[in-house]
Amino acid sequence: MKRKNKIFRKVIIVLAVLALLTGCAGQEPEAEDTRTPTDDNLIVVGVSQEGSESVWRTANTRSVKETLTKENGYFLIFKNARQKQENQIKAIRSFIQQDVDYIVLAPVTETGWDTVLKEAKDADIPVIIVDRMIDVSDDSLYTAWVGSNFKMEGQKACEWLNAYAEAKGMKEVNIAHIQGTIGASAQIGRTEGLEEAAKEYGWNIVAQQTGEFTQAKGQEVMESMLKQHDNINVVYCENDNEAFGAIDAIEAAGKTVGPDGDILVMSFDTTNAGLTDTLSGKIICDTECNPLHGPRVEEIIKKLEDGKDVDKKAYVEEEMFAYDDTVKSVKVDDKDYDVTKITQEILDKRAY
Ligand code: GYE
Repeated sequence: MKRKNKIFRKVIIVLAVLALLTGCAGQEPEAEDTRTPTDDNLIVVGVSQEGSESVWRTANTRSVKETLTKENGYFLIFKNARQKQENQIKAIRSFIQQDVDYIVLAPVTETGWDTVLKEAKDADIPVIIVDRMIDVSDDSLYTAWVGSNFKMEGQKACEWLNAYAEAKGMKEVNIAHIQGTIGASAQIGRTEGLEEAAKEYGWNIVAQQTGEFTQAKGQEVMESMLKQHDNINVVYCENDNEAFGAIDAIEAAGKTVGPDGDILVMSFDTTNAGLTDTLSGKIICDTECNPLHGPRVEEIIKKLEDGKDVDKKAYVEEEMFAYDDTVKSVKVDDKDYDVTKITQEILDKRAY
């Protein structure tokens, strides 16, 4: 694809300088202002990241920033939307105005993208969606998506719980369900997985509320759930940060977590911090969600640059980790998935 090296490059510099002058209080550094004439060969990529709410998200941002570097041939314009769709829409519009070569969108929720993506399409800018999915009436509004199978993650986690509960002879499974950001694919899929399993296995979901994928909200929600229900013996958190908050709330309420404790805490993401808690049993089972999308995005861009076809949708392979080996594998849709007992050695080698 031919580089678009016209007036907009000056616009980028002006915007970057303006951003610096206005301070951007508390924000991550965005576009750099150090372009030189040799930069004209760089591929300009506008990335709209939905937020910075979790350890997973930080790893995801790092992966994108470490991949789309000048050394690798990219000029990255990175915008953090602080979990607000309106900020993402603004960012996309500014990318269109700057006539970037590619737009990468990590969307906060699935719906609400039709209008702005139509604008990108009309401007002939390919849009690559990462992580969460979008729900648009016309699939040609994006070029490719890469991310996780969130429903499958939920199903794997629930199959683990079912096998574990049976092995331990748990008479009742009373679940506090702390959901992710409502309307995000990661929430929708993980929630569906749990709700279907609860029906099938006769579990009680005693409380269900969003923790917005953050530690603070996870803690707050868990505190109130503990006040209202004294029979909770499982907490299904839709990410590691919520699990950290839930664990704090449980311990502050004088209860214990872990294999021999009052409550089993389940989680998703398998960040280093999450797996550290899995090693101690505070998180009993952590289902992987891989955030390292930078190289995946680059592969898509390279193919497009070479005029090659790209997969419309690509799912990432993911693992599962548990405190012990009570459950060695789980089956979903007739396929077996290994459950790995976490060790310090595994933890030391983790990239995120
Ligand atoms: O699980 C959570 C993050 O969309 C998969 O978003 C992502 C989720 C991830 O905030 O930690």
